[in-house]
Amino acid sequence: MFIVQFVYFQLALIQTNTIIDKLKELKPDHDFEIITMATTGDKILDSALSKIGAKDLFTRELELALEKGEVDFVVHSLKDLPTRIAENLVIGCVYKRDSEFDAVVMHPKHKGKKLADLPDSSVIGTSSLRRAAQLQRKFPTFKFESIRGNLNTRFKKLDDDTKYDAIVLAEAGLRRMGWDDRVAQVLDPSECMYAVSQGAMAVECRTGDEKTLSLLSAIHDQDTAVSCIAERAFLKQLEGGCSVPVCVHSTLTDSQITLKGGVFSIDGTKCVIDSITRDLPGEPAKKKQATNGITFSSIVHGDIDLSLCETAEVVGIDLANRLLATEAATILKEAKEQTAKAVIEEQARKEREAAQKQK
Ligand code: DPM
Repeated sequence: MFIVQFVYFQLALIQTNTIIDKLKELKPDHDFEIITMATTGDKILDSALSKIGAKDLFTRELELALEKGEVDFVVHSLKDLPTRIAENLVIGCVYKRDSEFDAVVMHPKHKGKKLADLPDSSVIGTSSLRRAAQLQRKFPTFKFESIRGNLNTRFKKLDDDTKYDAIVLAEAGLRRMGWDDRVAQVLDPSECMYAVSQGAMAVECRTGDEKTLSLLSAIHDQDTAVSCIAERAFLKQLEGGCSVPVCVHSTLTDSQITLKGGVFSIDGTKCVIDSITRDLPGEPAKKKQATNGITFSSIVHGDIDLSLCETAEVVGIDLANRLLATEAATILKEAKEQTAKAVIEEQARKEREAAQKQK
């Protein structure tokens, strides 16, 4: 059994080890070998492309290794996996979600403070349009500046420069990296709703690879999968991708699912937020159903009752359709156009710089 992983992105290796440790615990007779590789996404972390095309750039080369049979599965952050993946690949399991919330890391000079304690004109580092848009709305005097690179690089940029007063990252990633002591504040969804599938790890494998799928089903977490199916269906129906400020907040009880979703303009001045609550189908049949190729935004249902997955998916689609019937459709369209324009401009600037250097 082989697994492949980014060599550059330390977080990815930590995540892979978490999954392997759990699988080894449950299936002690299995052997695993981890193969690491740097992807184009890792190599060009500093480019604007990491904003718009990140999802594909980070995952495509790993998927090629899967398709060629060089590895049997790949561990990802589910939020980095596009809502549409190649047909010959599936998300074989979604692992129990860690914190889905965003967290603030302060410059050492602001130790002990929260965002609300920072002075006007404070500079907040984030390359997430979603975080910038929502927080700009809450804190209109702050400036939001992009900060790139992997998590280590961002910490260095925060601590060694005076440019940023704080940065915002996923709490899950921070804690996995062991930076618990730097979490200054965890943002409540009333302040900043999270990204689709944030905090959940997922394992991708080949469609129909029953041996791997059966292994992965042991760590497929029902509540996480159901929430993420609703969230991903929402994003897929919106055709959101990672280039627009789309955010969610989902809650699951024994009998109901609630999905709240929002679409923001890039500058945060416009937003539409709505939510849907639906009853979950009662007393799910525990027996395993035939897989016969059904997936939910590429997530297999595995041992999870099919009707639960279907309900979650419909919630996501219905919420998206409801938003698309409002001003959200225009906000989304404008946000996509603005991001595309920004990427083209940055590429042109880079080309000009490269040409200057050659002279
Ligand atoms: C996606 C976004 C970011 C990552 C966009 C967003 C953050 C980009 C940035 C889709 N993927 O959240 O609005 O700040 O420049 C990423 C992180 C994790 C997975 C790091 C982070 C760790 C948490 C997890 C990058 N992907 O969000 O701080 O496993 O969910």
